[in-house]
Amino acid sequence: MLVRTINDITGTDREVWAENKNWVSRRLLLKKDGMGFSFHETIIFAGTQTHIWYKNHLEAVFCVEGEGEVETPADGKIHHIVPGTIYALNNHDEHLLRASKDMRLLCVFNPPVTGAEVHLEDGSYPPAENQGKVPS
Ligand code: 9YT
Repeated sequence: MLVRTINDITGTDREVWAENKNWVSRRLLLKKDGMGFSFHETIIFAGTQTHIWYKNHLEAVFCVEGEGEVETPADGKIHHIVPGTIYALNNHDEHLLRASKDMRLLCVFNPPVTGAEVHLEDGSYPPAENQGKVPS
């Protein structure tokens, strides 16, 4: 059995910061843990906006703290996010994530991320077989 705490992860290579410092992701379970999904706690900092478009992954996001909104440009909808809200990007939806208060989110990725991913320019993470390579 695997047992870990956020404290075990903080300051290790399982803690990944966005280049622009808009968020930090603590990756409690990764592909190498063999669960078939990855599980992260992500803090989205207040006052930030992040463009995300996971073309190669499905992600579910459950808010446990803070406040914000997610906008889906394809249909122009804006969804308010408060503790107790889950959103699932079941159609690989492009979205803009904004925090009005620091948000603590629990995120599950299928397929699992391997560990070092930061968003590519198009808001995606590369597919598992291309990780670490910049697409041409
Ligand atoms: C909610 C979201 O997608 N935030 C960006 C970071 C991502 N959750 C991650 O890599 O943990």
